[in-house]
Amino acid sequence: MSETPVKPLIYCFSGSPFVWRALIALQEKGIGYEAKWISRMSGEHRSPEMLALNPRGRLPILRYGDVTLYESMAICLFLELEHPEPPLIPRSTAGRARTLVLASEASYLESETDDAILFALGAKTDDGDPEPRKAAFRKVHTEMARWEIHLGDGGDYFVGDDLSLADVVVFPGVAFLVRTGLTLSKRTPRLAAWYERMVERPSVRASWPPHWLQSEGVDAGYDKISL
Ligand SMILES: N[C@@H](CCC(=O)N[C@@H](CS)C(=O)NCC(=O)O)C(=O)O
Repeated sequence: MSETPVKPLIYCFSGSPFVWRALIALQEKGIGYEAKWISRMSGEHRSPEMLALNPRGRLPILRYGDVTLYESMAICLFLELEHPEPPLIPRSTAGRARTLVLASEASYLESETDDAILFALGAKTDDGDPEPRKAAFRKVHTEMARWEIHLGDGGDYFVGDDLSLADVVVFPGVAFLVRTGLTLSKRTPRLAAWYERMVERPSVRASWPPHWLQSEGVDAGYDKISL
């Protein structure tokens, strides 16, 4: 572990779940940082300067002293190693095992909801056949049901009563679905209560996507789908 360099710099898109994870981790660790918000439309993230930082042209990118990191999970794990307090990975063997498994499983949350989000944002359309949209929306409900089960009967968070990396990486993806019209309380009450708990955290409030504060989300109609 080294000293925190003068203000790490993080490049962000507003509303990116991957960016948001890293911001929540920075906030939870109490690390002062500077955020550089980039408009996706500007294409700046694909400029030669940015491609030199991340050849895939994706955000987040974190500049931390002499090192540059990309990939949200790598950034979160790096922050945990550099700043172990407060821990986002529990000290107990069982707790850290569960945290790492669930944090990795969050990648399915992305792949299983990708299509639905494209429909929700209008990037995909029905073209006369409603079935692909319905199938995509059903996948959202199936995925949410999995996370409802993961919450189990006890504990405020995915791993007991304390926030962990699992909550940090899962939350932004769920928030994206809520922003596009998913009502968690209809089918997943434990997930709904967890979501409200997360929304109340200062780290989440402080990192809320700036453009979400200024505009309403959409209602894609997830809740109208019969399962
Ligand atoms: N696996 C990467 C994914 C990052 C990613 O896909 N970021 C999106 C924003 S949500 C991006 O930068 N896309 C580039 C683009 O839209 O051109 C991570 O976890 O950081």
